[in-house]
Amino acid sequence: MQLIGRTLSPFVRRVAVTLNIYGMPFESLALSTMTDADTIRRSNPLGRVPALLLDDGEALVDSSAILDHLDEQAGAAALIPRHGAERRLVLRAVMLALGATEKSVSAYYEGQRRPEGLSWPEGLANLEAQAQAGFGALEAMLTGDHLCLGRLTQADVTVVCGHDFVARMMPRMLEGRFPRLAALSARLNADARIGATAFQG
Ligand SMILES: N[C@@H](CCC(=O)N[C@@H](CS)C(=O)NCC(=O)O)C(=O)O
Repeated sequence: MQLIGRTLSPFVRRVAVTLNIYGMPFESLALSTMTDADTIRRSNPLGRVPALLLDDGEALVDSSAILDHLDEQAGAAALIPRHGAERRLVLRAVMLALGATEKSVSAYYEGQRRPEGLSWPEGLANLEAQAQAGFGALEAMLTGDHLCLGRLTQADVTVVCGHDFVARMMPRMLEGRFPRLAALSARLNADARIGATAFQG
């Protein structure tokens, strides 16, 4: 398998972490959406990362759809339970983490990538507030070592990937607001399957 995209992207990273946790070997193709868009579009017409190329050449796109496939392969070891109340609980936390991450990425583009003089401060403030509300809800949920079910789930993986992206790119958004999430990040990153996926660049 080949994972397309740099782990600077929290969406790429959650796939890389999950592959590592499931013990599924893969090759990382660290392509950038800024400089390698034509190559990325061969696997994902949207020009987005991540994409996962399976060994038979099939290209999966979007981190959640990729994880859905990996969970199917992982069976009982899947990081999202298959059925019922436990599945709903974990999915709610995953979606809060994913939503907070999406809003953070949008805030990054709004705040740091717009041409000079074309910024929209109210829009940026709204995106940051949405991201912080999502991280805040997860911070409140985190009363033990993990977000859900007393064990590692996709909710922990996704929130740590989102948290670490913000800590690297927009630390002002965190500024000590989410100490439990910061501690969760430190714990998970101490595990080489997770820590080794942190973007080096
Ligand atoms: N919903 C998608 C979001 C992926 C995404 O937004 N990736 C960003 C990198 S962080 C990207 O490819 N941006 C380039 C673009 O959308 O043009 C997923 O979960 O995979």
